Amino acid sequence: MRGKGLLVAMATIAALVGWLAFVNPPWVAAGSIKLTYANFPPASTFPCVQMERWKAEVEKRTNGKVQVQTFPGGTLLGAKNMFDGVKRGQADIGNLCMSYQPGVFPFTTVAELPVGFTSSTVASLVLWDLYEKYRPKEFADVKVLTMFATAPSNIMSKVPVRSLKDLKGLELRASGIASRVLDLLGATPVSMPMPETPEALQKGVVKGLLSSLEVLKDFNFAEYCRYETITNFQVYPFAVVMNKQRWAALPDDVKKVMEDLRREQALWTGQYMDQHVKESLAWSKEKYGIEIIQIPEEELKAWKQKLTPLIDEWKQKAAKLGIPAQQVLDELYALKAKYEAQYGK
Ligand code: 3IO
Repeated sequence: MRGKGLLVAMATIAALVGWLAFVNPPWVAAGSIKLTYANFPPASTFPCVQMERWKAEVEKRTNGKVQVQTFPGGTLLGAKNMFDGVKRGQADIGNLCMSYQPGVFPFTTVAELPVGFTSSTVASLVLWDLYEKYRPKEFADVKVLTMFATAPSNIMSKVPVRSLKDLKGLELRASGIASRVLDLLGATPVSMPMPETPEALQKGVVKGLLSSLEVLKDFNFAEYCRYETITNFQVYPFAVVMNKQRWAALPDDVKKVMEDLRREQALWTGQYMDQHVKESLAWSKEKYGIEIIQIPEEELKAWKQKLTPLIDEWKQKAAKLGIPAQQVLDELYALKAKYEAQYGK
């Protein structure tokens, strides 16, 4: 009798455990999947703000089954070894900026060209749609969880830049196509990832930088760079990538949550960035009395004319790699027009 009772009890427990595992209620499965997410800049900056938002959404939408441990500030992987590190599995997920490894991302470089994006929202959605449509080889070894781009780049400098003469030989920090932009305008680009910029500015190695304006606040660059010349040049493209084996091992319901978040996260990040640029400018005016320099429209047009060779250069390089370059560019302009109509310029 006692033996049978034990058997029934054990069978009941086994059935209960099996049922709980099957219905997957939050209290059973909490934290059963742990993922690491590496990021290269400090926690207060936009790439990390979007990382924390993604983490919160994934944890919420999987009822806590997935737990994401974030590593801002290059504590797990840095700006230049992010892609390789994720591929090797040193982190499960990583956020990278394509501009830091010229030549490694020949397709998505298209988003960096001087095509006249005026917002991060539009640039991010265009970049995402192009990635989805063409599935470029450069990301074949990873699972792409989202992409986004910064707001357009402007010159932030210790000395006023009101003309091309002021720009001549001026050492400015940039990366990727942004460095080529500076080159073509007669400045002296100094290429380095964003996290190295504070020290370069402090030591005077550079006199300013070409990037999106939210960094005035987030890195306190407004303290050094009291002059901001509005140029609305290129944007910097980013990708959040996941180790392919780790992705393959995820259960379907978790995969679905992450797939549903890909475009949504691009849009969220774009809108956060555009809003934050405004806050950063207001803050910088209030705290440091920065000067905003507007270049007369005709003159700025002439500056931008000098940048068109970058587009032809990309077309040639891309075509050699089998990328339908003209088609991709046409698609980019069409998507840009569509999203500008939807979200504003
Ligand atoms: C960027 C990179 C890290 C943190 C904040 C940032 N804002 C704009 C960028 C773009 C970029 O990578 C760069 O190098 O200008």
